[in-house]
Amino acid sequence: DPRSSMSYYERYHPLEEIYEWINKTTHDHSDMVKVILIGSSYEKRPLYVLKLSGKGGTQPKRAMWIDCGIHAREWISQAFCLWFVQYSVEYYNHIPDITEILDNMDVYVLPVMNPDGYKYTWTTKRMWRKNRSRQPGSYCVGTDLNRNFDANWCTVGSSNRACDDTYCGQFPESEPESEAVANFLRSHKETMKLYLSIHSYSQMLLFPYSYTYEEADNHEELNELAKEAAMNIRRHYRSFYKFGAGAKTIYLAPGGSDDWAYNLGIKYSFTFELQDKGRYGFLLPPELIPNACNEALTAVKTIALGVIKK
Ligand code: ING
Ligand code: ZN
Repeated sequence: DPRSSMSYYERYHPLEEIYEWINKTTHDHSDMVKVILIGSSYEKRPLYVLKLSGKGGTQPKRAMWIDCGIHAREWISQAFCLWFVQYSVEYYNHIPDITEILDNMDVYVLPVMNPDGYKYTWTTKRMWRKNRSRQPGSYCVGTDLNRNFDANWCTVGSSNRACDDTYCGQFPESEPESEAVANFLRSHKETMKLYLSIHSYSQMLLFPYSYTYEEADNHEELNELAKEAAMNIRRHYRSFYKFGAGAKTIYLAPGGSDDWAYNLGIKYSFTFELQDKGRYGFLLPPELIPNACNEALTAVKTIALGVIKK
C-alpha cells in the first residue's frame, strides 16, 4: 500500500494529533524549538506558538511570524505550518536558504490559530470557517477571525450578522484567538519584521491593503517581493500564483490580520492563498499536500530572504 509509505507531513491530522506533534517536536529538537503559550481559544484550548531559532547571526535577532489555520476548513494551511517546521529542523545547517533565514531571524509559528473551528471541521461540519464563540442574542455561532482585527473593522467586505461567514464579531479583538495573536505581535513589534498568514484556496500572494483600495506606503517593495516569490514558484513547480494588494486582487476585506499587522508597523506583511484554484477548493486531496507546501515554502523563503537583505 503506497499510502503507508506516505510521511506524516503528507497527511492531514486531527487537532489532538497536532498537539502531540507540537509536544514531540519541541522535545526532539529542544536546541532549536521552544513552545510558547500565547493564550487560549473560546473553548479553552491552548494556542501554542513554536519559536524556531538558529545559532548564528547577530544579536538582537529580528523575527518573523507565520500563522496557519485562522480559518478552520482551509486544511492545507495547518498542514503547511507542520511542513515548514519539519523542513526547518531537518534542513537547518544543511540547506543554505533556511540556514540563512534561521541565523538571521527567529521564526514564530502558530500552527492552529483556530483550534475550536478546526476540531469542528473534523467532527461535525467540514466546511466550517469561523471560530466557535457564542453570540449574545443569536443562535448562530462563530466570528470570522480574519474580520476581527482592528483594521477598518466591520466595514464593507464583512458582516455584522452573527449568522454570516464573514461576521466581524462584537468589537475588534473580541475573540480570544485574535486577541492573543494581536497581544503577542504588539509585545514583539520592535523585532518583528515580517508577518505571514496562510490561507487557502486560490493561489495568490496578497499584501496590504485589503480594507481599502488605497496603496500601502511601500506598495512597490511589497509587490516586488511577491512577484519574485510567484516567479520562483512558477520556475520550480510550474504553478501560477497571482500577486497584489488584497482589495484589488481578491476582494475588499476589512479587519484582516495582515492589514492590522502592517498598520502596527510590521511593514512586510502578506497573506498567502495556497492551492488549488478551485478544482478541489478546501478539500485538497492529501496527494497534493507536498506540492502545495513546497510552493508555499518557496514563497516564504523568497520573501524572508528578501526582507533579510534589506
Ligand atoms: N481569504 C481571505 C479572507 O479572509 C483576505 C482573504 C486576505 C482577507 C487578507 C483579508 C486580508 O477572506 C480566505 N480564503 O480566507
Ligand atoms: Zn482563509
